[in-house]
Amino acid sequence: MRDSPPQTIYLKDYTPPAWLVEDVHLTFRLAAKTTRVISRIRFAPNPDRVDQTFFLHGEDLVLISSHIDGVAVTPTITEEGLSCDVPDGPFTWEAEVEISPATNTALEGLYMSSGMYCTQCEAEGFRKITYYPDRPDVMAPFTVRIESDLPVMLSNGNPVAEGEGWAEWHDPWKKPSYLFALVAGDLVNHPDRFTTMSGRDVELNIWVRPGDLHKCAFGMEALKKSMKWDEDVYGREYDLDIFNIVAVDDFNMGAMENKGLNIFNSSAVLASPETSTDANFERIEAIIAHEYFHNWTGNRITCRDWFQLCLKEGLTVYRDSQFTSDMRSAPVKRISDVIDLRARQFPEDQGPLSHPVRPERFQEINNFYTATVYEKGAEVIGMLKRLVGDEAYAKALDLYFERHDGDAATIEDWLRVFEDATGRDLTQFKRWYSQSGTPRLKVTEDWAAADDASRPPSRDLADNPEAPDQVRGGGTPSGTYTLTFEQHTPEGSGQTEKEPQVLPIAVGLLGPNGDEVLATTLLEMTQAKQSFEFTGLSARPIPSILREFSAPVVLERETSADKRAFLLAHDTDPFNRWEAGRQLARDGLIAMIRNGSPADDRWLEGMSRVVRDDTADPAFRALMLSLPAESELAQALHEQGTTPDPDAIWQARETVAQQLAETLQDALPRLQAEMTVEGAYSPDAGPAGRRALAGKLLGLTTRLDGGAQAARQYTHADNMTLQLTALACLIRSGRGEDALAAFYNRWKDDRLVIDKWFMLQIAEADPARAADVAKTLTEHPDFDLKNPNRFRATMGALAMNHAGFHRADGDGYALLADWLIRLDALNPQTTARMCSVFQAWRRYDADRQALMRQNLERIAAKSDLSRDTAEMVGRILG
Ligand code: 0A1
Ligand code: ZN
Repeated sequence: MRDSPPQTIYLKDYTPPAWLVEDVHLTFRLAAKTTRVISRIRFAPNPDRVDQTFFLHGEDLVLISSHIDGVAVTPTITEEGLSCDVPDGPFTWEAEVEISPATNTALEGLYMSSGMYCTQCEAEGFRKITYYPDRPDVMAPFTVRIESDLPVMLSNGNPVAEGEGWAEWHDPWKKPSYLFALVAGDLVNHPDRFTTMSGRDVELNIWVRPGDLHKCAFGMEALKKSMKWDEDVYGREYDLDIFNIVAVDDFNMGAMENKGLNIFNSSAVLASPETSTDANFERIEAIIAHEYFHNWTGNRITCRDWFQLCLKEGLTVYRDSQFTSDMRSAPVKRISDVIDLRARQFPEDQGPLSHPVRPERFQEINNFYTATVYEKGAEVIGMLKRLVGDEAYAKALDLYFERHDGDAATIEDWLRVFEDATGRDLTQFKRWYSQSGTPRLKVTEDWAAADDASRPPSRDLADNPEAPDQVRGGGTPSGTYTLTFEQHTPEGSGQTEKEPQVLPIAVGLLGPNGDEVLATTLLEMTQAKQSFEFTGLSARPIPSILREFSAPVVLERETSADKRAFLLAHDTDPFNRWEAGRQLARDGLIAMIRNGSPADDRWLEGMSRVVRDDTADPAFRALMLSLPAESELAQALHEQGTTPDPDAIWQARETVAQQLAETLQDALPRLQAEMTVEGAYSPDAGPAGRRALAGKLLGLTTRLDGGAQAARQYTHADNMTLQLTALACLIRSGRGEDALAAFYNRWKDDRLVIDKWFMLQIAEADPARAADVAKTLTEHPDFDLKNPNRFRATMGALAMNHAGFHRADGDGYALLADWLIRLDALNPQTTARMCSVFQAWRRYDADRQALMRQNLERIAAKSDLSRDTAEMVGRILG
């Protein structure tokens, strides 16, 4: 643990490295507690340097020896690295260090997982392997020799030589140290091949522990699809002779894009119909694509410094979402992404952890792998594409790859490419990268009928000194409809004055009979307040605003439930159809929570229609039937000035779900029969969508039959999707005990399935019992604090059970805090990430606030608290 106080690092302080690396040679002599790492690094002065300091990062290393040009040197060592007097010109640095992978529970650097050696170097893990300028703007070709008695030894690039007890790999592509990887173990592979668009033959492998070989086929197909898609859509070809993926059981994140050697959390690559759900398959396909796409957006073009993280992450998330839209259903993907954005990014951006897409300061960079950098970063790219158009986007991306291949680039470089390719000035657009917070977009309407067209401008227009933008030329008849938007971003993350941002607002207009009178049109809002006029209309239209969720804003619109129901019935934009239903549901639930209003009939009628509409994709219908999450309702209540009561929110959702079940009662058996999927299991979007809808319907049926049908489904299920859906229903109906015991016995040797077993019983528990169930499970022999998946399956599930976590006696908070305190000593990164479940603490009543504060302070007071957790708790407490 460090003694010095944590330092804050600022974007504005960036200076280029004094020394560049021309070439790296590493030898690893692997031993569980005494691995030796021998480095030979060729340094040369950076012509752009502003100082001459020679500093190498290094943490938790035992330096055995060090030489410069063959002469032994004695560097000055601190807890962060070493410095040393060096020659004026190029020189060779050699060092030998000792590290202990077996005791590395932080899972950063070189560590062991299920007997296998593996690495995780992003963001700053390489400094735990050897002394090195561990910053992304220092790029070099690496040669790696691994010595061990293990059968499989892998590193980046291509294999160049091997012998008894050793293997050597060479990566010809310059890369920063965060993309370094090494794996060694008793592994087996699922092999395949891919021929690139220029005809090069590439060897592909997924490496796993021997018992997991039957879970690789789907991941391999996803990899080949990703490789082909990147060629077809972005013209990007793979650039080594071999591409390896390795599945690792203990991993802090989903996966890592190390050059030529992607390392995956086993949950993000291993799948089989018996053990994985449809959602697992879809997630795996997306993560494999994401990591593969990083080869160009991240590896060939990397980030100059960690403040530019969104340069690779925003773009790569955007690319993987395009891929999923192409492989599956684009509207379903868009709706799912927006649900996720609102659940994870909006609370972050509207609370104490708010930060710009490109942060300007940090203490621990690991704390900035956030929904804002990733998902809002991707939204920003989606807006840019929408503003410049598809063709210009393609041209700009070609220019980006041409101009910056081999670079460590910045957001300025990225935007300049778009400016040069399109001639646009993106100065204002750049605010999306520098201003934090979710913009709020208020909209008002005005209608002047044809015979009324000469009347003076409406009040809204009179307020606006700018002439309204004309969207559509007049014809006859010529009623004029005006939409006036006002944008405002609340202060946050130290930023008080927020300037107007460029908002692409996709709008369509519907006539009173439901026909579309204006197809989707893009309005480009640049001012704080701006009006757009639509002429040539025979009747007052009903607007469909922010189609496809064209900008990540909160739309504030006073509108009637009738208009929402109208859009739910008629909107041609699937996203806005879903949104109309969602808003009806949300408004109804809020009215019920605030003043006991009954469920909204218009929503119930709308759902009846949607669920029966067999022209609509079942996956879309399943999304339609989902109620807003409890946390979303808590946020909405808070925004409307009501302190959320978690028990009342839970109760209202239960009441509404019950009414929905009763409303659909007669249709349920037929619909369920229609959604039955015959034949062999396939994870494709079609059958998965039918199972998703069938799962929703089973949830409703369970409310009526007490779980009889779920019990039958559980017994006969031949795939994990059906089995788990049934188990969830049984738990919710209070009949889960036998099935849970049977499930455990059947799957006790499969870690990933047992994660589901842990998670489901807590997430689906009655809120009054969730904390107790979680506590009991922490005493189960299979609860393993050192395994991040198991920890998240337990403590993450507790946080997901909103009313359970927020139980008034504070037991949920205390249990989580107890375990975070224990975990921090072992794994700071996962601890710090999980602290964010407390981020919305100020939303709740005074008693709950006090309890959450007490627990946060208890974490903060722990001696030797990690820099990761200290920073997170400090920011949350404010
Ligand atoms: N770059 C990876 C995710 C990743 C990020 C950080 C990590 O450790 C701090 C590990 C993995 C991705 O975007 O997939
Ligand atoms: Zn990524």
